[in-house]
Amino acid sequence: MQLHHMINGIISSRLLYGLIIVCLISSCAQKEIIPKDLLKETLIPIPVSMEAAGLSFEVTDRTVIYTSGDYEFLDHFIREVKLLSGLNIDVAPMSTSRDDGGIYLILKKIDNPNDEAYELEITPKHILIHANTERGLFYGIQSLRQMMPKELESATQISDPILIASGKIIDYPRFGYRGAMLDISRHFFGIPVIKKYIDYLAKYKMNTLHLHLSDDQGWRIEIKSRPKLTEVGSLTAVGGGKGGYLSQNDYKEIVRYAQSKYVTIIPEIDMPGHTNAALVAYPELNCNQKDPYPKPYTGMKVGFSTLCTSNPAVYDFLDDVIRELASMTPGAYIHIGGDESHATKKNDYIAFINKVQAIVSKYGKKTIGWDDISAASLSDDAIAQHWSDKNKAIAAVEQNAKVLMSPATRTYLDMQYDSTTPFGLHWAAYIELDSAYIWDPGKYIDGVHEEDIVGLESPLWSETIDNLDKIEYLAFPRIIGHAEIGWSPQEKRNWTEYKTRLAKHESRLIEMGIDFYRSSLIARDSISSQ
Ligand code: TNX
Repeated sequence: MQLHHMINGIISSRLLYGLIIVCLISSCAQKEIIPKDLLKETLIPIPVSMEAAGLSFEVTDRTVIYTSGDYEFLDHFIREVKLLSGLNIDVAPMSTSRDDGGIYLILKKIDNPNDEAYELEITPKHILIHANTERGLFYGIQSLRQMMPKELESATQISDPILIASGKIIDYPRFGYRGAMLDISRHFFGIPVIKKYIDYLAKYKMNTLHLHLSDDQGWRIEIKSRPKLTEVGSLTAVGGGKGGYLSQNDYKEIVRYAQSKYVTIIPEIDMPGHTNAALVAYPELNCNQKDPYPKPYTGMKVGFSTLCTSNPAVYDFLDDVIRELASMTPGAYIHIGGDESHATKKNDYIAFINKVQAIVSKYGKKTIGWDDISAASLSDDAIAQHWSDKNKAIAAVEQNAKVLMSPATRTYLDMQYDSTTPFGLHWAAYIELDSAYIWDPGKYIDGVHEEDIVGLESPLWSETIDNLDKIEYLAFPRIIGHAEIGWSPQEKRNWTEYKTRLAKHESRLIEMGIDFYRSSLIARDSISSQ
């Protein structure tokens, strides 16, 4: 009996040692690889190409991100994943052998030379993100982020392993300008809201935020040489709201934050119309005999105010404003508005825009204006933002300027979805999700071709909205459809496919805490929660 036990003991401990050795060699501590289908991911914008390999990479406590750069966005990403998942992933300097499994961020020349392009290759052992630039790596990370469990968006503890489907993504944008506009004049929104909006834009690979900084109802940016603009001009908002403004430090903080997410800020000072708030602050810029001292305006009418285009003091004023604005704006463009100047005579308007364009270029910047500015002599590097009249966009192209597409009937986020939407306007259209999505910027206007177009922008005017929830409700999900129009190839976009993808992606918006519009066009019932 005892001998029998001894032999049994020897055999079992040998077996144990043997097993340990085999484990060390074959690293059997690793769990089996779980299959996952990359093509089931609901990425928005949809990538140029995706090839599934059927397996998966598991992100664990031991996952290391290898990088040769010190990227702010990476710190942010890691902090977020750590915080949200509780996993202790770490960063290490690039390991050249790549024997170690992990996530690699690699700057190198990839097939597509575009500086926003990236490639994402996922195997059970590696996630390789390749890009020509840091910006491309950033977009690779955004795609990876959308392939992680949606629960990570809300820090909900998940017990399932974090699996990334294996395969290869090749991706690059259709247009270089993929933007949004936020009107902080009709109602004021400060740093926290603007930063949140920037976060959202960056997640969907949008790269420009146009801030509408002045209008009849309020002036929202500190100009040190013209202090009354904010002391007086910032106090009002639509409907008697409380007003407010960005100090220069606030603005610089926003610019810097945006840069960390590869978003360029384009500041707009609307002129010569939409200037009542400036005229209240500096009545001498007005030459309306009937109303020499304009009163603060909190209504919603447009087209009644104008700077006095024949008064040289107006150009000194604009020189001050544009100089200060340009000096805190690293982006190439200053937006000069130029829309709906119904109180300005046509010839005065043309001379005015020509002069202001010269001031913008004097301070090293290029001009963007609403497409009304195509009545003036546009320089080749100017951009006309198309919003209403197709002929104005055509007139810009005929002058060799470029066009930014923001047709009000498709991209205006302040338009109601339908007649029951609790806020928003409908002068241009009701814009349901299909109408916002099903159009091709390159074919929208006869005579304005793909190569004439810098991209598209979704403006959100704020006459009827005064908080982040309302911003989110009007912007989402239309804005992510626009993000896809700007990024993805036209032939990849298909409404029927998009609306199923969006139905699944909605659960991610919920986790992100976005108060989006639940369109009846989206069939949610068929979606098993994934
Ligand atoms: C037109 S679009 C405007 C804005 C209003 C908007 C409301 C454009 C260039 N001007 O002043 O806020 O409609 O939808």
